[in-house]
Amino acid sequence: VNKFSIIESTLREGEQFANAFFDTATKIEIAKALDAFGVEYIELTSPAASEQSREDCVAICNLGLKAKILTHIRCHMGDAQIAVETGVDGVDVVIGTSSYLREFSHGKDMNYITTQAIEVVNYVKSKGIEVRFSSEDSFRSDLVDLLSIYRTVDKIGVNRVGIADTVGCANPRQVYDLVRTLRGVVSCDIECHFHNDTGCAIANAYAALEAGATHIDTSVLGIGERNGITPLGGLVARMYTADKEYIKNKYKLHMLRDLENLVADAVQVQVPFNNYITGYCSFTHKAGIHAKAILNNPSTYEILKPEDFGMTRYVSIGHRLTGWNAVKNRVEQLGLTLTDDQVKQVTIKIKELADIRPLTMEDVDNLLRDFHNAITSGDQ
Ligand code: HCA
Ligand code: CU
Repeated sequence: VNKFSIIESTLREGEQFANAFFDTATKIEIAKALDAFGVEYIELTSPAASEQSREDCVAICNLGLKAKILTHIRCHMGDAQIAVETGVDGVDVVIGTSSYLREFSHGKDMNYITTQAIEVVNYVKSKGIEVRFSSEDSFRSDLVDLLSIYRTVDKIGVNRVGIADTVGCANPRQVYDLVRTLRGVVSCDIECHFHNDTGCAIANAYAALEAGATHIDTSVLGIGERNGITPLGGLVARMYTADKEYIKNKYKLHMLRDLENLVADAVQVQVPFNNYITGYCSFTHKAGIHAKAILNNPSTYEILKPEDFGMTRYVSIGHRLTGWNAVKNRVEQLGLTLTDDQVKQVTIKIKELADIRPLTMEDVDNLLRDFHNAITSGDQ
Protein backbone atom coordinates (compact mmCIF):
# COMPACT_ATOMS: atom_id res chain seq x y z
CA VAL A 1 0.00 0.00 0.00
CA ASN A 2 1.14 3.54 -0.82
CA LYS A 3 1.94 6.27 1.65
CA PHE A 4 -1.10 7.91 3.17
CA SER A 5 -2.11 10.53 5.73
CA ILE A 6 -4.78 10.47 8.39
CA ILE A 7 -7.25 13.32 8.61
CA GLU A 8 -8.42 12.89 12.17
CA SER A 9 -11.97 14.13 12.50
CA THR A 10 -12.85 13.38 16.14
CA LEU A 11 -13.21 17.13 16.64
CA ARG A 12 -15.49 17.52 13.60
CA GLU A 13 -17.28 14.30 12.59
CA GLY A 14 -16.89 13.12 16.19
CA GLU A 15 -18.75 16.18 17.43
CA GLN A 16 -21.71 14.87 15.42
CA PHE A 17 -21.82 11.77 17.65
CA ALA A 18 -24.99 11.66 19.73
CA ASN A 19 -23.17 11.95 23.09
CA ALA A 20 -20.54 14.48 22.11
CA PHE A 21 -20.23 17.79 23.86
CA PHE A 22 -16.66 19.04 23.87
CA ASP A 23 -15.85 22.12 25.90
CA THR A 24 -12.76 24.13 25.00
CA ALA A 25 -10.46 22.41 27.48
CA THR A 26 -11.53 18.97 26.27
CA LYS A 27 -11.03 19.90 22.63
CA ILE A 28 -7.54 21.14 23.41
CA GLU A 29 -6.70 17.99 25.35
CA ILE A 30 -7.93 15.80 22.50
CA ALA A 31 -6.10 17.87 19.88
CA LYS A 32 -2.84 17.57 21.83
CA ALA A 33 -3.28 13.82 22.29
CA LEU A 34 -3.98 13.34 18.57
CA ASP A 35 -0.92 15.41 17.75
CA ALA A 36 1.24 13.40 20.15
CA PHE A 37 -0.03 10.18 18.57
CA GLY A 38 1.16 11.57 15.26
CA VAL A 39 -1.85 12.08 13.01
CA GLU A 40 -0.99 14.28 10.06
CA TYR A 41 -4.15 16.42 10.15
CA ILE A 42 -6.74 17.41 12.73
CA GLU A 43 -10.09 18.48 11.35
CA LEU A 44 -12.27 20.86 13.38
CA THR A 45 -15.94 21.77 13.33
CA SER A 46 -16.85 24.68 11.10
CA PRO A 47 -16.20 28.06 12.73
CA ALA A 48 -19.45 29.11 11.09
CA ALA A 49 -21.38 26.66 13.29
CA SER A 50 -21.29 28.84 16.41
CA GLU A 51 -19.24 31.56 18.06
CA GLN A 52 -17.69 29.08 20.51
CA SER A 53 -16.76 26.77 17.63
CA ARG A 54 -14.95 29.66 15.98
CA GLU A 55 -13.09 30.63 19.15
CA ASP A 56 -12.08 27.01 19.79
CA CYS A 57 -10.81 26.72 16.23
CA VAL A 58 -8.61 29.79 16.73
CA ALA A 59 -7.40 28.46 20.09
CA ILE A 60 -6.37 25.11 18.57
CA CYS A 61 -4.61 26.83 15.66
CA ASN A 62 -2.63 28.80 18.24
CA LEU A 63 -1.36 25.69 20.04
CA GLY A 64 1.47 25.34 17.55
CA LEU A 65 0.88 21.61 17.02
CA LYS A 66 2.85 19.58 14.53
CA ALA A 67 -0.32 18.29 12.87
CA LYS A 68 -1.91 20.52 10.27
CA ILE A 69 -5.19 22.02 11.39
CA LEU A 70 -8.15 21.93 9.05
CA THR A 71 -11.65 23.12 9.37
CA HIS A 72 -14.66 21.77 7.53
CA ILE A 73 -17.19 24.02 5.82
CA ARG A 74 -20.11 24.03 3.44
CA CYS A 75 -19.29 25.15 -0.09
CA HIS A 76 -20.25 28.67 0.70
CA MET A 77 -18.34 32.00 0.46
CA GLY A 78 -19.61 33.20 3.84
CA ASP A 79 -18.30 30.10 5.60
CA ALA A 80 -15.01 30.28 3.68
CA GLN A 81 -14.42 33.87 4.76
CA ILE A 82 -14.90 32.96 8.42
CA ALA A 83 -12.71 29.84 8.05
CA VAL A 84 -9.66 31.50 6.51
CA GLU A 85 -9.58 34.10 9.31
CA THR A 86 -9.11 31.45 12.04
CA GLY A 87 -5.49 30.64 11.24
CA VAL A 88 -6.12 27.10 9.92
CA ASP A 89 -3.63 25.38 7.62
CA GLY A 90 -6.38 24.29 5.30
CA VAL A 91 -10.09 24.09 4.63
CA ASP A 92 -12.13 21.02 3.75
CA VAL A 93 -15.06 22.09 1.61
CA VAL A 94 -18.06 19.83 1.07
CA ILE A 95 -21.31 19.94 -0.88
CA GLY A 96 -24.03 17.38 -1.47
CA THR A 97 -24.13 16.09 -5.03
CA SER A 98 -26.53 13.15 -4.86
CA SER A 99 -30.05 13.61 -6.12
CA TYR A 100 -31.27 13.07 -2.55
CA LEU A 101 -29.25 15.97 -1.22
CA ARG A 102 -29.89 18.17 -4.22
CA GLU A 103 -33.60 17.60 -3.93
CA PHE A 104 -34.18 17.31 -0.19
CA SER A 105 -31.30 19.26 1.31
CA HIS A 106 -29.86 22.31 -0.44
CA GLY A 107 -31.92 22.26 -3.66
CA LYS A 108 -29.09 23.36 -5.99
CA ASP A 109 -28.29 22.01 -9.48
CA MET A 110 -24.88 20.88 -10.74
CA ASN A 111 -24.16 24.13 -12.62
CA TYR A 112 -24.74 26.12 -9.50
CA ILE A 113 -22.63 23.71 -7.44
CA THR A 114 -19.76 23.92 -9.93
CA THR A 115 -19.76 27.72 -10.02
CA GLN A 116 -19.83 27.85 -6.25
CA ALA A 117 -17.01 25.29 -5.98
CA ILE A 118 -14.75 27.28 -8.29
CA GLU A 119 -15.34 30.47 -6.37
CA VAL A 120 -14.72 28.94 -2.94
CA VAL A 121 -11.66 26.93 -4.01
CA ASN A 122 -10.08 29.95 -5.68
CA TYR A 123 -10.79 32.10 -2.66
CA VAL A 124 -9.24 29.69 -0.13
CA LYS A 125 -6.23 29.15 -2.40
CA SER A 126 -5.72 32.89 -2.68
CA LYS A 127 -5.15 32.92 1.09
CA GLY A 128 -2.21 30.57 0.63
CA ILE A 129 -3.67 27.61 2.55
CA GLU A 130 -4.70 24.09 1.54
CA VAL A 131 -8.12 23.43 0.13
CA ARG A 132 -10.01 20.22 -0.41
CA PHE A 133 -13.24 19.91 -2.36
CA SER A 134 -15.51 16.96 -1.63
CA SER A 135 -18.90 15.77 -2.71
CA GLU A 136 -21.22 14.42 -0.05
CA ASP A 137 -23.04 11.11 -0.62
CA SER A 138 -20.63 10.41 -3.48
CA PHE A 139 -21.74 6.81 -3.98
CA ARG A 140 -25.29 7.85 -4.77
CA SER A 141 -24.24 10.69 -7.03
CA ASP A 142 -24.14 10.62 -10.82
CA LEU A 143 -20.66 9.49 -11.91
CA VAL A 144 -20.49 11.87 -14.86
CA ASP A 145 -21.44 14.82 -12.64
CA LEU A 146 -18.87 13.82 -10.05
CA LEU A 147 -15.97 13.35 -12.42
CA SER A 148 -16.73 16.58 -14.19
CA ILE A 149 -16.74 18.68 -11.03
CA TYR A 150 -13.60 16.98 -9.70
CA ARG A 151 -11.83 17.60 -13.01
CA THR A 152 -12.82 21.25 -12.85
CA VAL A 153 -11.49 21.83 -9.34
CA ASP A 154 -8.35 19.82 -10.11
CA LYS A 155 -7.61 22.15 -13.03
CA ILE A 156 -7.83 25.23 -10.84
CA GLY A 157 -5.36 23.73 -8.38
CA VAL A 158 -7.33 22.21 -5.52
CA ASN A 159 -5.01 20.25 -3.15
CA ARG A 160 -7.36 17.31 -2.69
CA VAL A 161 -10.66 16.06 -3.87
CA GLY A 162 -12.79 14.02 -1.50
CA ILE A 163 -15.16 11.13 -1.75
CA ALA A 164 -17.63 10.62 1.08
CA ASP A 165 -19.79 7.61 1.78
CA THR A 166 -22.12 9.73 3.83
CA VAL A 167 -24.74 7.02 4.34
CA GLY A 168 -22.42 4.02 4.69
CA CYS A 169 -23.84 2.22 1.66
CA ALA A 170 -20.60 1.49 -0.22
CA ASN A 171 -18.72 -1.81 -0.29
CA PRO A 172 -14.98 -2.27 -0.87
CA ARG A 173 -15.30 -3.19 -4.52
CA GLN A 174 -17.41 -0.11 -5.30
CA VAL A 175 -14.89 2.02 -3.43
CA TYR A 176 -12.00 0.53 -5.34
CA ASP A 177 -13.72 1.16 -8.66
CA LEU A 178 -14.69 4.76 -7.92
CA VAL A 179 -11.29 5.76 -6.52
CA ARG A 180 -9.50 4.01 -9.39
CA THR A 181 -11.63 5.89 -11.91
CA LEU A 182 -11.06 9.17 -10.12
CA ARG A 183 -7.31 8.48 -9.93
CA GLY A 184 -7.29 8.47 -13.73
CA VAL A 185 -9.11 11.80 -13.93
CA VAL A 186 -7.40 14.08 -11.39
CA SER A 187 -3.76 14.65 -10.52
CA CYS A 188 -4.36 16.08 -7.02
CA ASP A 189 -4.55 14.01 -3.82
CA ILE A 190 -7.67 11.98 -3.00
CA GLU A 191 -9.27 11.96 0.44
CA CYS A 192 -11.90 9.41 1.48
CA HIS A 193 -14.51 9.42 4.22
CA PHE A 194 -16.50 6.31 5.10
CA HIS A 195 -19.47 5.87 7.38
CA ASN A 196 -19.82 2.53 9.12
CA ASP A 197 -23.53 1.74 8.94
CA THR A 198 -22.87 -1.71 7.47
CA GLY A 199 -19.48 -2.36 9.05
CA CYS A 200 -17.39 -1.67 5.93
CA ALA A 201 -15.66 1.54 7.01
CA ILE A 202 -12.21 0.05 7.61
CA ALA A 203 -12.31 -2.27 4.62
CA ASN A 204 -13.49 0.60 2.44
CA ALA A 205 -10.62 2.78 3.63
CA TYR A 206 -8.20 0.01 2.76
CA ALA A 207 -9.73 -0.50 -0.68
CA ALA A 208 -9.50 3.25 -1.29
CA LEU A 209 -5.79 3.25 -0.45
CA GLU A 210 -5.21 0.28 -2.72
CA ALA A 211 -6.89 2.20 -5.52
CA GLY A 212 -4.72 5.28 -5.06
CA ALA A 213 -6.35 7.40 -2.36
CA THR A 214 -3.88 9.42 -0.27
CA HIS A 215 -5.86 10.62 2.76
CA ILE A 216 -8.30 8.79 5.04
CA ASP A 217 -10.70 10.37 7.52
CA THR A 218 -10.93 8.74 10.93
CA SER A 219 -12.24 9.46 14.40
CA VAL A 220 -11.21 7.98 17.72
CA LEU A 221 -13.38 4.91 18.40
CA GLY A 222 -15.14 5.75 15.13
CA ILE A 223 -17.49 8.27 16.75
CA GLY A 224 -19.60 10.39 14.42
CA GLU A 225 -23.02 10.86 12.94
CA ARG A 226 -25.22 7.74 13.55
CA ASN A 227 -22.84 4.83 14.26
CA GLY A 228 -19.83 6.77 13.00
CA ILE A 229 -16.92 6.40 10.58
CA THR A 230 -13.61 4.53 10.14
CA PRO A 231 -12.10 4.23 13.63
CA LEU A 232 -8.52 5.44 14.06
CA GLY A 233 -7.47 2.29 15.94
CA GLY A 234 -9.08 -0.04 13.43
CA LEU A 235 -7.42 1.70 10.51
CA VAL A 236 -4.08 1.55 12.31
CA ALA A 237 -4.55 -2.20 12.92
CA ARG A 238 -5.36 -2.77 9.24
CA MET A 239 -2.42 -0.71 7.98
CA TYR A 240 0.03 -2.19 10.51
CA THR A 241 -0.86 -5.57 9.13
CA ALA A 242 -0.12 -4.33 5.62
CA ASP A 243 3.14 -2.53 6.45
CA LYS A 244 4.26 -2.79 10.04
CA GLU A 245 7.43 -0.69 9.87
CA TYR A 246 5.74 2.18 8.05
CA ILE A 247 3.00 2.41 10.69
CA LYS A 248 5.34 1.95 13.65
CA ASN A 249 7.54 4.79 12.43
CA LYS A 250 4.64 7.10 11.66
CA TYR A 251 2.55 6.84 14.83
CA LYS A 252 3.18 6.49 18.55
CA LEU A 253 1.20 3.30 18.80
CA HIS A 254 1.51 2.88 22.54
CA MET A 255 -0.47 6.13 22.97
CA LEU A 256 -3.56 4.71 21.32
CA ARG A 257 -5.11 3.31 24.47
CA ASP A 258 -4.88 6.56 26.45
CA LEU A 259 -6.18 8.50 23.48
CA GLU A 260 -9.19 6.21 23.23
CA ASN A 261 -9.83 6.37 26.96
CA LEU A 262 -9.67 10.15 26.83
CA VAL A 263 -12.30 10.31 24.10
CA ALA A 264 -14.43 7.55 25.64
CA ASP A 265 -14.55 9.53 28.90
CA ALA A 266 -15.30 12.77 27.09
CA VAL A 267 -18.35 11.26 25.37
CA GLN A 268 -19.28 8.95 28.25
CA VAL A 269 -19.00 5.59 26.54
CA GLN A 270 -17.00 2.45 27.31
CA VAL A 271 -14.31 1.23 24.93
CA PRO A 272 -16.03 -1.78 23.29
CA PHE A 273 -14.91 -5.20 24.59
CA ASN A 274 -13.98 -6.26 21.06
CA ASN A 275 -12.31 -3.00 20.07
CA TYR A 276 -9.37 -3.25 17.66
CA ILE A 277 -6.07 -3.49 19.57
CA THR A 278 -7.29 -2.06 22.88
CA GLY A 279 -10.42 -4.12 23.53
CA TYR A 280 -10.11 -5.95 26.83
CA CYS A 281 -9.93 -9.35 25.11
CA SER A 282 -7.88 -8.30 22.06
CA PHE A 283 -4.85 -10.28 23.20
CA THR A 284 -6.50 -12.97 25.30
CA HIS A 285 -5.93 -16.53 24.13
CA LYS A 286 -8.25 -19.18 25.44
CA ALA A 287 -8.54 -22.55 23.70
CA GLY A 288 -5.89 -25.03 24.84
CA ILE A 289 -4.62 -25.53 21.30
CA HIS A 290 -4.21 -21.79 20.79
CA ALA A 291 -2.60 -21.28 24.18
CA LYS A 292 0.00 -23.97 23.57
CA ALA A 293 1.01 -22.54 20.21
CA ILE A 294 1.00 -18.94 21.48
CA LEU A 295 3.39 -19.92 24.26
CA ASN A 296 5.71 -21.50 21.71
CA ASN A 297 5.46 -18.66 19.21
CA PRO A 298 2.96 -15.79 19.54
CA SER A 299 2.81 -15.24 15.78
CA THR A 300 0.94 -18.53 15.44
CA TYR A 301 -2.28 -16.82 16.51
CA GLU A 302 -1.38 -13.12 16.67
CA ILE A 303 -1.20 -10.78 13.71
CA LEU A 304 -0.72 -7.71 15.91
CA LYS A 305 2.11 -7.71 18.45
CA PRO A 306 0.64 -6.49 21.75
CA GLU A 307 3.97 -5.01 22.86
CA ASP A 308 4.02 -2.72 19.80
CA PHE A 309 0.89 -1.07 21.21
CA GLY A 310 1.89 -1.12 24.86
CA MET A 311 -0.57 -3.95 25.46
CA THR A 312 0.01 -7.34 27.10
CA ARG A 313 -0.89 -10.82 26.05
CA TYR A 314 -3.02 -12.92 28.36
CA VAL A 315 -3.40 -16.66 28.28
CA SER A 316 -6.65 -17.67 29.90
CA ILE A 317 -6.54 -21.07 31.58
CA GLY A 318 -9.48 -21.22 34.01
CA HIS A 319 -12.06 -22.84 31.75
CA ARG A 320 -13.07 -26.20 30.30
CA LEU A 321 -11.26 -25.58 26.99
CA THR A 322 -7.91 -25.29 28.73
CA GLY A 323 -4.92 -27.51 28.00
CA TRP A 324 -2.03 -28.75 30.10
CA ASN A 325 0.64 -26.80 28.25
CA ALA A 326 -1.01 -23.54 29.19
CA VAL A 327 -1.50 -24.72 32.77
CA LYS A 328 2.17 -25.70 32.91
CA ASN A 329 3.15 -22.21 31.85
CA ARG A 330 1.10 -20.74 34.71
CA VAL A 331 2.59 -23.22 37.16
CA GLU A 332 6.05 -21.99 36.15
CA GLN A 333 4.98 -18.35 36.41
CA LEU A 334 3.87 -19.04 39.98
CA GLY A 335 7.25 -20.63 40.74
CA LEU A 336 5.77 -24.04 41.53
CA THR A 337 7.47 -27.30 40.54
CA LEU A 338 5.31 -30.05 39.13
CA THR A 339 6.03 -32.90 36.74
CA ASP A 340 4.18 -33.02 33.44
CA ASP A 341 2.02 -35.84 34.80
CA GLN A 342 1.11 -33.76 37.82
CA VAL A 343 0.27 -30.79 35.56
CA LYS A 344 -2.00 -33.07 33.53
CA GLN A 345 -3.73 -34.19 36.74
CA VAL A 346 -4.33 -30.66 37.93
CA THR A 347 -5.58 -29.73 34.44
CA ILE A 348 -8.27 -32.39 34.84
CA LYS A 349 -9.26 -30.82 38.16
CA ILE A 350 -9.50 -27.39 36.53
CA LYS A 351 -11.76 -28.78 33.80
CA GLU A 352 -13.97 -30.55 36.37
CA LEU A 353 -14.44 -27.35 38.32
CA ALA A 354 -14.88 -25.24 35.20
CA ASP A 355 -17.70 -27.51 34.10
CA ILE A 356 -19.58 -26.39 37.21
CA ARG A 357 -18.83 -22.68 37.42
CA PRO A 358 -16.73 -19.93 35.83
CA LEU A 359 -13.27 -19.62 37.38
CA THR A 360 -11.28 -16.48 37.95
CA MET A 361 -7.52 -16.36 37.54
CA GLU A 362 -7.34 -16.24 41.34
CA ASP A 363 -9.40 -19.42 41.67
CA VAL A 364 -7.02 -21.19 39.32
CA ASP A 365 -3.93 -19.90 41.08
CA ASN A 366 -5.27 -21.06 44.45
CA LEU A 367 -6.11 -24.45 43.01
CA LEU A 368 -2.60 -24.78 41.60
CA ARG A 369 -1.02 -23.74 44.91
CA ASP A 370 -3.22 -26.12 46.94
CA PHE A 371 -2.42 -28.97 44.58
CA HIS A 372 1.28 -28.20 44.85
CA ASN A 373 1.15 -27.96 48.66
CA ALA A 374 -0.69 -31.25 48.91
CA ILE A 375 2.00 -32.95 46.86
CA THR A 376 4.94 -31.44 48.67
CA SER A 377 3.42 -32.28 52.06
CA GLY A 378 3.14 -35.87 50.88
CA ASP A 379 -0.69 -36.31 50.81
CA GLN A 380 -0.91 -37.03 47.13
C1 HCA B 1 -22.03 15.02 6.84
C2 HCA B 1 -20.83 15.47 6.06
C3 HCA B 1 -19.76 14.46 5.93
C4 HCA B 1 -18.65 15.16 5.15
C5 HCA B 1 -17.50 14.30 4.78
C6 HCA B 1 -16.34 15.04 4.21
C7 HCA B 1 -20.24 13.21 5.18
O1 HCA B 1 -22.00 15.11 8.07
O2 HCA B 1 -22.97 14.59 6.23
O3 HCA B 1 -16.38 16.26 4.08
O4 HCA B 1 -15.33 14.39 3.89
O5 HCA B 1 -20.26 12.14 5.76
O6 HCA B 1 -20.62 13.38 4.03
O7 HCA B 1 -19.28 14.05 7.21
CU1 CU C 1 -19.39 12.05 7.70
